[in-house]
Amino acid sequence: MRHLRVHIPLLLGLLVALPVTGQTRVRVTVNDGWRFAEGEHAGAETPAFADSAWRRVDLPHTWNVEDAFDKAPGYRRGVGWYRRPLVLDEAVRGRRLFLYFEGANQVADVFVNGHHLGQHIGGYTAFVFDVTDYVSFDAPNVVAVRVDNRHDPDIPPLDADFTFYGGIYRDVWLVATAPVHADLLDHAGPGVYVDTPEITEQAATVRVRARVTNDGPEAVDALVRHRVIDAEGQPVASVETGQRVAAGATEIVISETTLPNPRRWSPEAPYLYHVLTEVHAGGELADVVTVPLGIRAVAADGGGFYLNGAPYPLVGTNRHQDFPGLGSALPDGHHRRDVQLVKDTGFNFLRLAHYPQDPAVLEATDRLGLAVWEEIPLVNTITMSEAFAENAERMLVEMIRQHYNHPSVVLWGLMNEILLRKPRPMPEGYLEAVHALAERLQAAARREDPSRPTALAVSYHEVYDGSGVSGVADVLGMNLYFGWYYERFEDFGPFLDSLHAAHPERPLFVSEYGAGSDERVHARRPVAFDFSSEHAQNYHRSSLAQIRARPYLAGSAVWNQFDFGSAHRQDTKNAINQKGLYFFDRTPKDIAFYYRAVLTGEPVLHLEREHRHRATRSPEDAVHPVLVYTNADGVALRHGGVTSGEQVPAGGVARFVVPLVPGANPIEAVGRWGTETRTDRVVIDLAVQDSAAALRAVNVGAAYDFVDPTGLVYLADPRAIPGAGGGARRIHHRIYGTDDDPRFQAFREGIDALEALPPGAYELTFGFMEPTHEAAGMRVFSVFVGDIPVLSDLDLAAAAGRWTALERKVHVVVPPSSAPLPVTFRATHGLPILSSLVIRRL
Ligand code: GCB
Ligand code: CA
Repeated sequence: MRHLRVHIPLLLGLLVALPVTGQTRVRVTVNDGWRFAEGEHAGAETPAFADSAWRRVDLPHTWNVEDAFDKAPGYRRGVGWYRRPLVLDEAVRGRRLFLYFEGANQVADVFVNGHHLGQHIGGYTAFVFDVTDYVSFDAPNVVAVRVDNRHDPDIPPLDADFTFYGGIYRDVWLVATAPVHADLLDHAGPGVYVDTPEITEQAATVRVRARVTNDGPEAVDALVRHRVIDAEGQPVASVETGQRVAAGATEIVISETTLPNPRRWSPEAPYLYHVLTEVHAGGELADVVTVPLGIRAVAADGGGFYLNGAPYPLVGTNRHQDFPGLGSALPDGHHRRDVQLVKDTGFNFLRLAHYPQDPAVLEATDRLGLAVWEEIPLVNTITMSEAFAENAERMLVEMIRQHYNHPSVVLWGLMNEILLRKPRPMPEGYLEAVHALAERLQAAARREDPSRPTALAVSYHEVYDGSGVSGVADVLGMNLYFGWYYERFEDFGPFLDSLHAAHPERPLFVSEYGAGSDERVHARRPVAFDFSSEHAQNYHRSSLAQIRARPYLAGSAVWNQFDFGSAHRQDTKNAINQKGLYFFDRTPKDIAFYYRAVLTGEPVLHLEREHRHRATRSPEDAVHPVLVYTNADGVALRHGGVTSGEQVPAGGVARFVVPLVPGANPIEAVGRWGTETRTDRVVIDLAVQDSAAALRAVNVGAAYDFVDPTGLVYLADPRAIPGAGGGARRIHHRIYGTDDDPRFQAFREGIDALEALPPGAYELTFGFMEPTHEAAGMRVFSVFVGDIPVLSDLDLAAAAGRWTALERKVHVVVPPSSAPLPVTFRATHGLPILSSLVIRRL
């Protein structure tokens, strides 16, 4: 048998440095030095198992970093094993030792030295095991964890628009405590829970429930002392309570004290106290725990949301927890940065959709000041089983206990669009079962935390679906996509008004609204689902203005702050939901600056940049709109030595019309706040693609321009304008063999001729994609220049396959004496088809 001796210097250092008596709790990560293997491995839990061939990984880790984004359908949902030696120092002998997992998706079985400590179900909440009785101090211990992210009909989420990355994707900790300690095994909650049942100007009642566990062999007289510590580190209130705790028992010790002149917590002034809890046993300090405390009161009714007794409309956004190259396995710094970016956008609210998130997120929302709606991952559909309902309820209890003390949390979310995907055929009693589950979760949330309202989110079609679900939680969240999935964005506000009029007592919350965009896609006439950045910008400007005009709304939240991974998505970027105000890599989209301009008090001046590469078919048609997102008192634009008149921006935006010149157009915006000015600069490149141009590109069949990675603009096809006919079509499917999906997704089917080519030498690049046929022989066509067949008997299904990009370059010469030669398409089977064309003069 081969022992791998890997020490944990940090842990040893910490423990050795502490005196053996009076030692309090120590927590140290065990993220480094794991071995990992995919799939089942018989005996992998036993210490003797040989894992040296396994890959070495550090946590946080997921095995779906790559396959959740490639174009092969699906991603690996299966088993992964993690193993790690754990060498314990003499200094921790006699102490209680725990392994604390912040999260593993989605079922984790934890073993120490071959002993099965237990199983945790659910991918988004923390769990902990007491390992004391299974570890050795004389030899290295072996921790083994089997993680499984397979679909399980009894575990939410069953189906959702995000990727269920597998793995131990959050921190793992080793915790060492004295035998008498605050309970760690209370659904992985902190064991100390603080309430403020009464708050006045003069005083706040601070009530603390501490769970004290005695893991020692004899009963002890425990003393629990709580101190309220202010933000400056000064104790401002304290209380002590004695309690006898029998051996092996856990007692709940309730203490109450008064905090004089409490300072309130709010997003604007997130004043944070802490409660420092000491547990003494037999006169000695045994354990110390610290939890956050914010003094604030929250409520919601038909008039909206209230913070500390005053109306307080929540204006915010949603967040998913993944990042390019990391999947869900984000180090804490990424979580903190995301929260900072939400705060910087000007929001006061964040919905953690669709699951409980990392402790680093909640710490940051407390500290930076964001009100939070946190929810369990109960999305789209349910299984009518008791196990499913139990798992959902346990997730809710875990979330509430684990995050109970965070003042930033103001709403507990029960479910999201739970009737979006009804099973077909719908089993008898399905709607009743969903309703009963909602009621069961509502009751559990009430029982666990009567101080916070609950919420649930429904889709547009669920608002009035008669199931009763939308009436269960205290706050009705609605995910509304007027001007994206349905209706027009102008109909958004009137819909809310009619709902409010019909239910004036209901707290209403727009829990999602959003539109997808792609910085490579631009439209002069933007429409829903073209993914142009112009449509998304129009959508957001209209939607936010309508929300802000309706103070009866308890709140609103953009879907989403960041583009995020959703493996099944086939928009214009594979496996990405593109509705972020920021791109997946956290680069802000232009529209993020609209929010900043409108919501922050900071001076904001931002020239739009996503549309830097533009083109025109005729130099006469070079007058282009250029937007500036700003909250300046006035803004002017400089271009080509000319300064425009000053505009007063309306609602965060100023729109200039600029006569661009061919080539580079340096543009400068000058914003003025009183007498102070700021500038922003951008260079817009204008390519003229008239018939004499050396390079022209057409996004055949598309109503939008596409900019490729080299900056070449494939101009929209004039014949793709709705109503123009000519077989222009667009599919919403991923395109294999390219990243330029929007260039291939649109096409003209039944194309017969392109414009004629005057004398000259050309390189023509044809971009093709077969949208329909799997089988060869269904669509066969040739391309001619004049009489010359340049591409013969092209069969896209045979040459490339369905939904696959195929490009062919051809060189042709039209002789000097010749009349212009037409480019024609002739089919022997089916209809000729074309997605894009580049004409380069040689
Ligand atoms: C929703 C869902 C969310 C989706 C979003 C979308 O209503 O709640 O999970 O990602 O719509 O983009 O379709
Ligand atoms: Ca973490």
